[in-house]
Amino acid sequence: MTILASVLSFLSSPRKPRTPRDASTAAATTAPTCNSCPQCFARTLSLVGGALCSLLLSTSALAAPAEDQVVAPDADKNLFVYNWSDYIDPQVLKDFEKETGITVHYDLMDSNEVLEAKLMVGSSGYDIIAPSIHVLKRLGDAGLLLPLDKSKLPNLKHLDPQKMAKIALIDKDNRYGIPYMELSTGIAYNTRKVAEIMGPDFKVDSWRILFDENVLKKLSQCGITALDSPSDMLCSTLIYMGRDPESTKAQDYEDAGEKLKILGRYVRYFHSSQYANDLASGDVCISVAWAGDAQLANQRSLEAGLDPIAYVIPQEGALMGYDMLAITKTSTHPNNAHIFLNYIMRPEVIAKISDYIRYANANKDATALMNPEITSNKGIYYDEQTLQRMHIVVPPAEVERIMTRTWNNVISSSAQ
Ligand code: SPD
Repeated sequence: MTILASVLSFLSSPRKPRTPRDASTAAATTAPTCNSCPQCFARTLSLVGGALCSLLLSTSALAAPAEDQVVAPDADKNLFVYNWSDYIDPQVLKDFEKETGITVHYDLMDSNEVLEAKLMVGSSGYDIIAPSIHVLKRLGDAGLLLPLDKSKLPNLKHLDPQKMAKIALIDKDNRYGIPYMELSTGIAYNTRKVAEIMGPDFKVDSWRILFDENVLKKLSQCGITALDSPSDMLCSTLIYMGRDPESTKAQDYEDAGEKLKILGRYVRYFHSSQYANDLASGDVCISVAWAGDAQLANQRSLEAGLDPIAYVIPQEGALMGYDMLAITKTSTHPNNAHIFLNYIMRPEVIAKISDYIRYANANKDATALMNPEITSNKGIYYDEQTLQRMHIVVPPAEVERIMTRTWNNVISSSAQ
């Protein structure tokens, strides 16, 4: 389903009830039960035993908070989180629940546009969301986010001050969000299949190959995919065309849209999460991809004894950005949300997540704790030379509207 279809289906569906939990995606609840409590077992046959059992359980739930937890949880110990797919180590959620007694209800997203539509409509039911930095800015400006209470976030001290300063140029004073992951938008491809079809000397090092019909015709035999994300696709195309990826001219987006219609004739689909599995299984061979998803596809492909998946930042340059974590203005569990954000900023926690999902984080104290295979991977942590070619774009609302319109044209004219 394209983002346009997702947004329309969301807007036309009946308002969600307060609880956004989807049975398919929610994390398992780890609240202890009497049957799992050995001290309780012998006593469960008597009322007195039952009372003791409850006492023991509530005592364990009231275990002393971790040293970095400076706020008491809300009376209702639930937390509703909406995050990108393939973007957390599930063990981290279980550990958080066990330590805090807060139950996490975890839903998956794969589009900033759908997230924005959900928030614009009114109470989304989510406490924590994961907008990309440019979307965080718009949501903050629209009054849809809760300013962070930094006194409840002592682990902010672990974040990289240089990256925080860069982010503060967009999210002023780092008011609404903490950086979750850092990412780029490049090209992922199956090295064996592409060499087989295009010849051993063929280089995947330029966006050009995605707009050259001779190349596309051949590559479409093994499967091309691209992201269903207007800003990623249009701004990357502007970079290829040598135009300003932050252009405010409608004509630039129209021109980029025309180029993307060429790609649209050959793609198997535009989708923002499906491609990682399809690259890994060999069902497609080349994708416009987000960095960590490409690395994940490579890991899964190699584990299955299949081909290496390479990831490149094209020579013309590429987009980079941050996905942020923020608290919604309508959050009904603001303390639980702060406890969660603070937990995520623990160096050992974010290190574990980054190692698992293969994305870079912005936590300076986490790097030493991470798998060196990840921190030394130039497709995850960029060297200075590559950084020179990277652009963080923050399209203003009117440009965003132009992009959405142009993108809808591309999608409707594509051969999907
Ligand atoms: N599997 C996680 C994907 C995260 C993508 N974030 C969106 C970035 C948009 N520029």
